[in-house]
Amino acid sequence: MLILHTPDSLLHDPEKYVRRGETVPHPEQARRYHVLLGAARDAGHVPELAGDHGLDPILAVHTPGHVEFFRTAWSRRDEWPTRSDEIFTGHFARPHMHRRPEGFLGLVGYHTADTSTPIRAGTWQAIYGSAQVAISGADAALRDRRAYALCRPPGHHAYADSAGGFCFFNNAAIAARRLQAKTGGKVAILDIDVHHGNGTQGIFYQDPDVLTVSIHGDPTNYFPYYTGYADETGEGAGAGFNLNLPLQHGLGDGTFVATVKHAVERIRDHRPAALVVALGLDASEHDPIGALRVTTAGFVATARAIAKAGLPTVLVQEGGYLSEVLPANLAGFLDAFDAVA
Ligand code: Q9C
Ligand code: ZN
Repeated sequence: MLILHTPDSLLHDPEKYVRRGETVPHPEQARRYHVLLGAARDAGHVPELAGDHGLDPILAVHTPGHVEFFRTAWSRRDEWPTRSDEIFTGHFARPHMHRRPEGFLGLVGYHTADTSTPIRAGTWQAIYGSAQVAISGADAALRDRRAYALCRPPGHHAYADSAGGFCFFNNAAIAARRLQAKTGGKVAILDIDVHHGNGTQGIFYQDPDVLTVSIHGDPTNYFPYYTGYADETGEGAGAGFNLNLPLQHGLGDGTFVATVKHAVERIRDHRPAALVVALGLDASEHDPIGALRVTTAGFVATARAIAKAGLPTVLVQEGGYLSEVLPANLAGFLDAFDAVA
């Protein structure tokens, strides 16, 4: 299948973030782009540079303020008190004190949810490019039935007006809106990243036309902590159109694949015109920040189960961090997905 990508992904290479009270090297490294692209290409899939579809498809998901903040943030760095390669804050807007401030220091904490989305010189170009990859991937999926969007930075923790969890723009949500606009039909998003797709859930929480399903490690003591529980089912018109399937930490292939099959059944019931898979590979047993024990064979079985839904599908890369098995997990998933129908 086609691999949509952009080397602009390399322009955001974050250095560090605060994880569980400790400053640690950032796992969402630019090198992931080379590793994932190499794995997909070596497996026989065909790289193609993403096109430029402009800001409108991003603005179909994100607030104008969120987009404008990241577009201009690096050029406002003289408003920041110190000089460094990355801007990030420890002050975050809480839901009960929402006012979008004018000052740059306050805006950083208004548009980010944690320390893991630093702003660097190349951040805008990388996140704009990553969104374009998702849009091009959606278009390719409608032409060719399937496509792999090698998005980096990832997207599923980004809300309409907030970055977080290594994510700035919600690439999967942007792809879903694109598919909805082009097909005129309903859409589903299946998120198999080990972390709950909180941003995606938030964006579509009141929307009955975009079914959101997320399979992830139990968030009780795990990122993103405040969402991802089974009782979050959507609200208003969207009631019944969000499904969270949290799994106990340490579970492996058997439960994971059975849960994927259950998710696919719910998606079939929705009768979507197209599917977005938020393809995190961090449920791997070897992932450095994972919580589950999925093997390469488990990702192969997962891909088969999803492909059997028979829907035009864009696979949008989310998490999945450097380990010996990351390339094999991606190649196994893509090959198995391509092999079905
Ligand atoms: N205890 C993705 O996989 N780690 N994002 C927070 C704090 C953030 C992962 C740890 C993990 C975000 C796209
Ligand atoms: Zn993740």
